[in-house]
Amino acid sequence: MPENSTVTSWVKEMVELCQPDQVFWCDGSEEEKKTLERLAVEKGLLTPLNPSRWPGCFHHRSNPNDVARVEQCTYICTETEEEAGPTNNWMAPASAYRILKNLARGGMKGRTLYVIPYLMGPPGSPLSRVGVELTDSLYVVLNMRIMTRMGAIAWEELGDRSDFNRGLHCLLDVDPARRYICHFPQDNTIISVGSGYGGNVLLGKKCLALRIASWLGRKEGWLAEHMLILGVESPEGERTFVAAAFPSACGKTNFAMMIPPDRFKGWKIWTVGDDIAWMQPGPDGRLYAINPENGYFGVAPGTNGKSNPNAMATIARDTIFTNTALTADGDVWWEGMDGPPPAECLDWKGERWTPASKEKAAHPNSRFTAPMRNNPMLASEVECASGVPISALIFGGRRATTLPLVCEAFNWVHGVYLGATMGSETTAAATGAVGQVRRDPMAMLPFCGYNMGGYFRHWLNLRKRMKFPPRIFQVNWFRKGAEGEYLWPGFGENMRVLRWIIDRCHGRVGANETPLGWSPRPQDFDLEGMTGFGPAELERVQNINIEEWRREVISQDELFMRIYSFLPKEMIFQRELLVARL
Ligand code: GTP
Ligand code: SPV
Ligand code: MN
Repeated sequence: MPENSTVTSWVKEMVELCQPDQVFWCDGSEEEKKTLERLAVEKGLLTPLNPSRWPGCFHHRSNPNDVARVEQCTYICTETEEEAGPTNNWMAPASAYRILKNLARGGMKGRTLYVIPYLMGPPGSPLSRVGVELTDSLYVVLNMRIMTRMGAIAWEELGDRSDFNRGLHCLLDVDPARRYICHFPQDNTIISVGSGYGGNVLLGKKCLALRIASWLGRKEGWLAEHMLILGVESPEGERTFVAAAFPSACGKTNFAMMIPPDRFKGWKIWTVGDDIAWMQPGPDGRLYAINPENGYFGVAPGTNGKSNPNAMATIARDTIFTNTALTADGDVWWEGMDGPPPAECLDWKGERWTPASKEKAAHPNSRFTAPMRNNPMLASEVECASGVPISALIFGGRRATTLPLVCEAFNWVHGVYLGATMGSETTAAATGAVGQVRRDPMAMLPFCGYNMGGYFRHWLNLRKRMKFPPRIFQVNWFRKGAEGEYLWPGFGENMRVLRWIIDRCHGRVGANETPLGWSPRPQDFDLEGMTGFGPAELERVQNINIEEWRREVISQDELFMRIYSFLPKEMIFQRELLVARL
């Protein structure tokens, strides 16, 4: 128990509300981990995997009604609806507290309340933040232990300050009708009830590190973004860092862990983070980023030794698999894993599955929770309190048409416009229809803790505080041809796009001016060693179809109309310039 009286009195208040039988203060130790794992196995929450194939690994099944983030149950509770803005669900704090307290009252009877102290970010960083999550889910405790720096280290960082994030999570009866994920930015508080899954309940992640942090960032002059951070090392040893925002299940983890193809002998990609970046201008006028997390909560399907070998190495031990398939001999499986499917296994719901089954064995949003220290290519800078200097910001979406493979913004304001107008096909990472294009500005639509118009303004304002702002790029790995085939091989081959991007940052390579921005000419882009992909294919994946772009601009307007009264005029001017160029 910490000596911090703000912590102890808040915990006492929450214990009186939830009425658990027991309170357990987590210390984050190895010994505690073992005890809690044993307990979780006894309770049937976790199944140990075969220790020779998967040392220290477990399998978990969530409630089948609870397999992804639920945006319709997610609220920003600010005093006025305007502060939350038209793209967020809003509730007045007083009514939200009333509803939630009624649900939580006595909600932990017969259960244990775990107190999880956690630190987001490297110790000693001015950007790092402390949170305390109270939960009655042992699964949450064991996942938070991987995803954050959990335990005594958080109390040490907090000292006697009171500016920690207060998080309360109650499983209740995991009923979608009583599921709420509510954020109170003014109180630095999160209350989540009725879910046990991922982004809804690992409160350090989307709730604190994005929704609450974006609100704090606006107030204090920094950015909390849904971005991976990676370092590119050239054969000469030059290190260049970039951050990239792609919507959920659109390739951040894969890009952050990419292994360059043979052609790029001597080049290395180092992972700093795979999902979230906290960034602020440094004293030298550059933008610096830290990864607030300590682990990866990654999409399992499609992960294999060819698409993402570093992820396979990372998850080989001390990993929790959620909603994958499970075999009788303690092995896990998912669609797109190496090798043939098992002749027989239990699917994500625990039902018998064979390759003849029509349903998928693993849920499309099945995930692994793995410590970042397992990543063979973890950047040493991940512990650096001042963060890494960012040379390029990249915005990407999942678009079968219209968007080229890569282009570079003309300037900062144009780059903000590219981010603000991003569209992407929806994925299984959130409940609802999959494959529909929606606007997802900066990949932050579900995660921005305040008014989206104010958020664009914050991005524009930040420019004035950077002497050397990162260049801004747009990418799309997912463009398809007439037969539905991907026009770009993706994964490791994305190194070729990254190479052009960093060469642009260092002023080493040319480009062509197009209506959308600067675009690589064939002579600017390394195609060597690619089979079946030459200048003609590059041309195809870079092609700008004016008819498609007229429709695109109209579709972009839908979001702009929704937030019109808050939209910075710079965005309207950029739209006019784009139309004129087209
Ligand atoms: P969240 O954890 O939800 O934020 O997702 P993410 O952005 O980290 O996405 P992730 O890297 O896990 O990839 C999601 C899906 O996209 C996986 O099924 C990948 O196999 C697939 N994917 C990733 N990169 C590429 C690519 O370059 N090309 C293609 N075609 N698919 C990709
Ligand atoms: C995402 O949906 O962007 C994720 C998974 O990274 S979750 O933690 O569930 O939000
Ligand atoms: Mn994510």
